[in-house]
Amino acid sequence: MNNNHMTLGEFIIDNQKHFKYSSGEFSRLINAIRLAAKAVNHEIRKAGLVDITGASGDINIQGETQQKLDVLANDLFKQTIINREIVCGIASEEEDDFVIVHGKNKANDNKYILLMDPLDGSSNIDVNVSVGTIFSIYRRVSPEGTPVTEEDFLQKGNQQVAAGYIAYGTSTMLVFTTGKGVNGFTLNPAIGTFYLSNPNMKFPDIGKIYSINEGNYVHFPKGVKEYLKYCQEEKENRPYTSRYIGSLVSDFHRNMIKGGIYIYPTSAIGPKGKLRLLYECNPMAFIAEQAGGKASDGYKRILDLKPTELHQRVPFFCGNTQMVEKTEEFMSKYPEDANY
Ligand code: AHM
Ligand code: MG
Repeated sequence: MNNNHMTLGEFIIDNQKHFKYSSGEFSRLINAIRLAAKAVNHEIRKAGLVDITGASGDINIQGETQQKLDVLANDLFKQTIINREIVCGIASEEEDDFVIVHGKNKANDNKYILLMDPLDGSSNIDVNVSVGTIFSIYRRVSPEGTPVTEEDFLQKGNQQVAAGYIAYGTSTMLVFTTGKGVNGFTLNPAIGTFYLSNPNMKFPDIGKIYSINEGNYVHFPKGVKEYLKYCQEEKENRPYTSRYIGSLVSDFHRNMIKGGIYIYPTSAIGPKGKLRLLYECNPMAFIAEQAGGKASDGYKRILDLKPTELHQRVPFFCGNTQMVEKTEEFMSKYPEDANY
């Protein structure tokens, strides 16, 4: 079929046979994510029209005020997935603990678990700037038919079977990988269908964009400070361009298309960084690698880190391979900063 006309639904069916665990369960899971994405998209698109923006008042486990749409997006994804009985557990950035999904008769024979950041960058909602959803899928390690355990969620990122994001930008895109490259689908809102718009996405060989909250410069580790000076130097193809939306999904998406690096380092005010390993860094790292890029904590591959807790934070350097390697070169001069 001509890629220009392929829908996400057709793509899923077409690719099911290439997927190593092709039971159909996984395809149903991606279908449910597609459905929830459309529902969240609908809510986001009317955020400016109705009075549902602003803080809901609840404080999440990281001590941050939740926005109403965070709560809504979390509920929509959770309910859509739970109703379809296709996973045995869900962990979300917006939930204190993981959710055990019981199937009929309390037993749950489903193999997959879902981890998600239902609405990332949600502080951007009030100012009409892009936000995103990030998701990550693993096979459980505990026996089927028993309730999921924390160990199911604390797997290394290199065990992911799929990961993706939805970018609610000027258009809505669903981008995902099952370990066979990265494909991007754009929603036609008139008919509610995602079309394959960006097949086999790859970082360009040369990247020239760096994305970091430079306002925190004084708090950054020495290696990051030196890398930033390197980016700003007038030499070879530098200085680079600085672009920072403050929405990981959007910053990552732009950098993957145009070539760049996203950095959220440790700092004096956030000694472990800000982003969460399980809901943000691992899925983005999987997508980055599948698109020919790289993701690191400044010293080690993100996907090889062994998670110790659900809401763990790590420093994150992700994007164009050459650029990430350059940051690692600078960071390696300060090995003491590897112990965050
Ligand atoms: P969130 O999960 O609370 O929305 O935080 C994650 C977001 C990322 O999308 C973004 O890149 C980063 O936080 C921005 O942080 P800062 O405002 O510190 O630059
Ligand atoms: Mg987030």
